[in-house]
Parts: sequence; structure tokens; C-alpha cells
Amino acid sequence: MKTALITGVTGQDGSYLSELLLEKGYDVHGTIRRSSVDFRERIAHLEGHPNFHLHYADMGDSMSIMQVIARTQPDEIYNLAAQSHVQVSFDAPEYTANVVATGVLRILEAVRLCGLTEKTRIYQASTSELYGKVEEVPQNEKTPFHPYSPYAVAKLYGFWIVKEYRDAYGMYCCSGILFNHESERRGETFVTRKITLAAARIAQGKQEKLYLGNLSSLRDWGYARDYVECMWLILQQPTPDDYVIATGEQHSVREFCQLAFRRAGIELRFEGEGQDEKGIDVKTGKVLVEVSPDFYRPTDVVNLWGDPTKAKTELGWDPGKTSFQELVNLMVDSDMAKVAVERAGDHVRTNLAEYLEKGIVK
Ligand code: NAP
Ligand code: F7E
Repeated sequence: MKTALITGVTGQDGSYLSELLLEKGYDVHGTIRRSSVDFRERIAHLEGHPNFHLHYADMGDSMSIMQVIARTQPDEIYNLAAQSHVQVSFDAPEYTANVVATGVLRILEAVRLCGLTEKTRIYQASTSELYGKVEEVPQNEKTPFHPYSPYAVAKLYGFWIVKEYRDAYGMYCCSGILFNHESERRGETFVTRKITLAAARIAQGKQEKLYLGNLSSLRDWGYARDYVECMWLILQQPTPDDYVIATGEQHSVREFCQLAFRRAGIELRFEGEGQDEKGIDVKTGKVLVEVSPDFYRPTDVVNLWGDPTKAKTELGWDPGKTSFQELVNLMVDSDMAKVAVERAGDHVRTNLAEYLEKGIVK
């Protein structure tokens, strides 16, 4: 039985990767942070599984990282933990650098100091944000980087330190340069989930309006469940390497919005430009979507589009497994169901359906 250690196991990707590795028969260890709320929504269904174990560790704390690696002696480490919100990285740049950049170094050094360089393979969660103010479209493994936020600059350090340890010490460590990937478990402040949740709430009369930032921003959005498979594939190759993981398709925030509202039963028409642009309900004439400069970033990445050819040919990965339309549909359908069981007065983020199912709320 192989042993895997996942940092950031409570996040969107950590939860799907845990499921995948458990299905493959791994012993899965995950790191968590102490929180005053003792409910980990995305992995609650895995807790209690005989091969699923949790340990306290923080990416800012070398000692905790050393301890968990020494104790678990993993065959594979998936370093997914991060302050992963680009906009937040402008508000907390030092914290972001410590966790997202130096955190990677802490993992690599811990593996070295524990004498595990021959045994342990390391996957680093890198990002399309490295391309930032893009220098070519679509972006592939050879496209120059131009990071455009404190988050992206920190991830660039992570990318290069992984490369350095591979060259300097012959360690098996790789970066997956993943483009945006979303799901029903996506954090609610990322644009796709913010939209699907709002579309569901507006369609059910529980919210009046949705405020967004740059509607023209372009992304290559895939499904997180498909992307974690690639993380695993990257660590199964005979030699370590870095890969772009993307669908090869590009869509705007506006387009995502239109499709999501349509799935929720509302046809939107967009009118106006820039901050004055509005999304109007074709049937009622009501303004449902407005632009707020609160969601503009000091520097925004607006043209991401990945070329997954290498992952397709070398890893045998299928970038078209879940289409853009299917992704929108599954996210909206999930939020429609969640919103339907919210009662008046419940907090907007309360996932009552799951709570009720588990008997936590009587
Ligand atoms: P996510 O949902 O935001 O999850 C982040 C995880 O990191 C959570 O488990 C979080 O724990 C943990 N974490 C945050 N700060 C930590 C710290 N100081 N010490 C230990 N753990 C900490 O992110 P995701 O979408 O699953 O993404 C996974 C990784 O892929 C991240 O590194 C992200 O930057 C990268 N990435 C994501 C995408 C994407 O589109 N999703 C694309 C490219 C790269 P809590 O639950 O306690 O907050
Ligand atoms: O923004 C625009 C925003 O926050 C996407 C992380 O997982 O993917 C994610 O980072 C775009 C940006 O994701 C709103 O300006 C408009 O251009 O959903 P997002 P992100 O910044 O691309 C990368 C690959 C990662 O590595 C990150 O960890 O949408 N946008 N209006 C908005 N964005 C947000 N959040 N909220 C808005 O209201």
C-alpha cells in the first residue's frame, strides 16, 4: 500500500484528490489547521475511513511540516496548501509569500532532512497565474512567465525552487501548471461559484442582485475532479517533469454568467460597458447583475488560455472529459439544490442539506 501526504486536504482539490487516492488503495494522510469550527465540510464524508488520517500542520511552521513528514514517511506528497485567492493576496502579501512561496521550500527541505529524497515524490500545485500579463496565447510549458499579483509572484518562487531541488539534489519533484478548475466544492468567493450560487438564489427569490468585477476577463475553466487525476498521473511518470493542465478552451466571466443564469431558468441580456454594464432579465426587465469596482484588482490577469498538448500526449489525459457547459450545469444544479433547502434566516453559506442528512441540525 502506498502512502500519500496531502497538504491542503480540506480544500477543493484536496478533497477530490483524497477520494481518488483512497479509491486507488492509498493510505492517505492530510494536513489540517486548527480552527474554532470543528467541521470540515469538503472531507466530512471521508473522516472515519480506515485509510484516511489527519494531522495538524501549517505551511508557515517548519517544525509541524518536519514532524508530519517524519511520521508518515510518504511515497508521494501533494503540496496543495495555499492562500489561494488572488485578490486576497493584495491585502495579505507577506502572509501569502510565507505560505505560498516559502511553504514549498519547507516541504522540500523537510523531505531532504528526513532522508527521504530517494523515496518521496513531490507534486507542487503551480498555476496559470504564472503567465499573468500574458506574453502569448495559448500558453504552454515554454511560454514565458509574467506574474501579475503577489499570489503569482509567490507561486513563481514555488515553481523555481521545485526545479532547483530537482536539478541540485536529483529529487523527484514536479509542478502541475493548472489553469482554473472549478466544481460544486469551489470556494464561494471565486467568480464561478459566486455566480452559480447567486443565480440559484436569485432564481429562488432569495437574493436581489449579483455584483461582479471585470466581466470581460477570459479564463480556461475545467472541472476539478478531472484535474486531480492529472496530479496523480504526473507523479507516476518515469522521470519528473512539469505539465500545463487546461481544457484548451477560453470563455469570459460574462459568458459563464449568462450560461449559469440560463441553467437556473433566467435569460440574461448584457447592456452597457465597463462599470456601467448590466445584466438584465429579458423577461422582467429587472437588473440582476451589476459591476462594482470593489471586485476590480490592482492588476488583473485577463487572457488565460492553456494548451494541454503535452499532458494529453505524455500523460494520456483527456482535457475534454467534462465540457464547459457540463461544468456550468453541474455547479448550478448543485447550488439550486442547496439553496432550495435553506430556510429564511439561515446563513447564506450554510449547507443545510448535508447538515440535516448527517443529523447535526435536528
Ligand atoms: P482552496 O480550496 O483554497 O484550498 C486551500 C487549502 O490550503 C485548504 O485546505 C486550506 O486550509 C489550506 N491552507 C491555506 N493556508 C494554509 C496554511 N497556512 N497552512 C496549511 N494549510 C493551509 O484551494 P484549491 O482550489 O483546492 O487549490 C489547491 C492548490 O492549487 C492551491 O495551492 C492553489 O493555489 C492551487 N491552484 C488552484 C487552482 C484552481 O483553479 N483551483 C489553479 C491553479 C493552482 P483551510 O481549509 O484550513 O483554509
Ligand atoms: O477570478 C474576475 C477576476 O477569483 C477569475 C485561483 O484558484 O485560479 C484562481 O484565481 C477572474 C479574474 O480566480 C469577480 O478579476 C470578475 O480575472 O475566480 P477568480 P483567479 O483569480 O483566476 C488560479 C488559476 C489560481 O491559481 C488561484 O488559486 O474573474 N472577476 N468579477 C471576479 N473574480 C472574483 N473572485 N469575484 C468577482 O466578483
